Amino acid sequence: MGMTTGRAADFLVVANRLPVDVEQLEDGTQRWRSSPGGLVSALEPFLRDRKGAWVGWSGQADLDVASFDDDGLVMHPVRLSAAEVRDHYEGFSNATLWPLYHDVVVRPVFERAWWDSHVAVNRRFADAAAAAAAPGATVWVQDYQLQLVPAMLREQRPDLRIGFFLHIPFPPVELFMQLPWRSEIVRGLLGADVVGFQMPGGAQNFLWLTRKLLGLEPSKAAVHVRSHPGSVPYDGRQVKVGAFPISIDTAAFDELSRQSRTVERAQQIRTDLGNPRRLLLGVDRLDYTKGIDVRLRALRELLVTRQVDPESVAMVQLATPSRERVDQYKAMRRSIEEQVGRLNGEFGRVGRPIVHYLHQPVDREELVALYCAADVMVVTPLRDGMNLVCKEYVATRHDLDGALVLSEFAGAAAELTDAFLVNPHDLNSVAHALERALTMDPTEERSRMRAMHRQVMTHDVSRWAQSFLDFLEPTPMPSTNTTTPALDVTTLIRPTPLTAAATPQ
Ligand code: GDG
Repeated sequence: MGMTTGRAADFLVVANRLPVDVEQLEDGTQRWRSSPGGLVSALEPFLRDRKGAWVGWSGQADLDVASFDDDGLVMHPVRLSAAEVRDHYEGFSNATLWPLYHDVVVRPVFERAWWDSHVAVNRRFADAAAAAAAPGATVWVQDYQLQLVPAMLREQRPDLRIGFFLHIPFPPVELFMQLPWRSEIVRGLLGADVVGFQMPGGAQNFLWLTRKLLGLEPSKAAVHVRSHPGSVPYDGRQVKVGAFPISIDTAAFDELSRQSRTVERAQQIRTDLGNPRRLLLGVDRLDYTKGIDVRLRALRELLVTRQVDPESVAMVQLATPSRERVDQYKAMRRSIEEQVGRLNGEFGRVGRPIVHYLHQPVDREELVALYCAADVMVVTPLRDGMNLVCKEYVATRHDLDGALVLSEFAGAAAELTDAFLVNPHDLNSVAHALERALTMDPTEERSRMRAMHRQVMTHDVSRWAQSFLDFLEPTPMPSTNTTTPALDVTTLIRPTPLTAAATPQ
């Protein structure tokens, strides 16, 4: 990794985090370590072909680092002070916007000082992007922490092509209207040429708000018509608005699951767990939106009523540490750990707990081995933009074994319709689905998994990136899969009770 600052980028990604982690060495120096996620691998071909660069935070407060070259990709670290991490990141992003955008599952905190910090940090990201982008470059801004960046960037650099994608749900209008800074956020997003959401409902909510808050008149085209997202005239431009459901690097998960090392490790995991007849698995960041408590309650109910024999099941719940300094997360952790303790206290025996709870990250190989070992994957978020975990599970099941219990309130439910879909607010529904998934006959299991597997294998993350960029850049892309059509989002429409009320009349 060498130091570089000069080269201007033709294709720039702006995201809260850089795709590298910084390590502090004992001698006081730092070293960067790649932290490959789905987004990086999806965007890599575009970044590499077109003098790519990435603007983002290192993940550490008060760290000053110059731009550097990571194997042909230029990284531009944005500095956040400790106060900004507290106010902009933990505060406004994760204690205001996150709960507000997830159906106020917990109460959002509205704090004026946090907003000021949020504006200052968004401006810093916009300034860094403006400085790094070549004339006429494409800039793709990611996610809820940076919704003001598109407008701030356009102000300085009207020559750029700017895209924005929101990874989390865009909330129902009635909830968004609570936000004291609602108009500022809508204006911030309208700085983009394309504003992308996971689901058509989010796009509709946003279009409706442009009318309600700014008096704009969205064009008549429906948001969900193939290849024609809605659009809204703003500031002499047409801002396109659409749904682009994200996915995973399916080939990578499929490949890993076929390796003999993975197969052996999956077998070993089952042995270590005492060879339960049926193994349940949950994998989540430890977040109150993910409904970890819901599935534990449902499992307990099945054990209490003896519909499930404690000798026949085990569950692994991997709950990766997340946002540990935010108060709402501390409280949730305590309550989940209490539930795990209670279940094991009541139904476990020496050497044979029911729930194996891990509050630590595991590496990708171990994660895939867990997916391969599990009979039933349980994904019960109260609200989730997409949820990649369920797609990853399905991608690893080339054997077509395994069942998926999936919340209707995850974006992925629109695609994985052969899962056992549940309403996570309805304990009976979750318990019933768990029971069915645990006792399903193998023929039904295979036929459900076959359909889900086909969907995931044919809709990967590079297809998602290509379909977004096709809308953002009218000229053909110089690389990758040029024949990939835009996603047919007409297949993704589903009733979303809260958003339905918000559809433009
Ligand atoms: C946001 C939206 C949307 C988890 N633990 C470990 C680990 N993971 C990986 C999973 C998966 C990712 O983290 C989690 O992605 P999700 O989509 O499930 O959830 P969020 O983090 O909330 O993501 C969400 C997503 O953005 C993308 O747009 O789908 O709705 O909330 O990839 O595998 N990976 C490893 N070890 C772990 O312990 N290696």
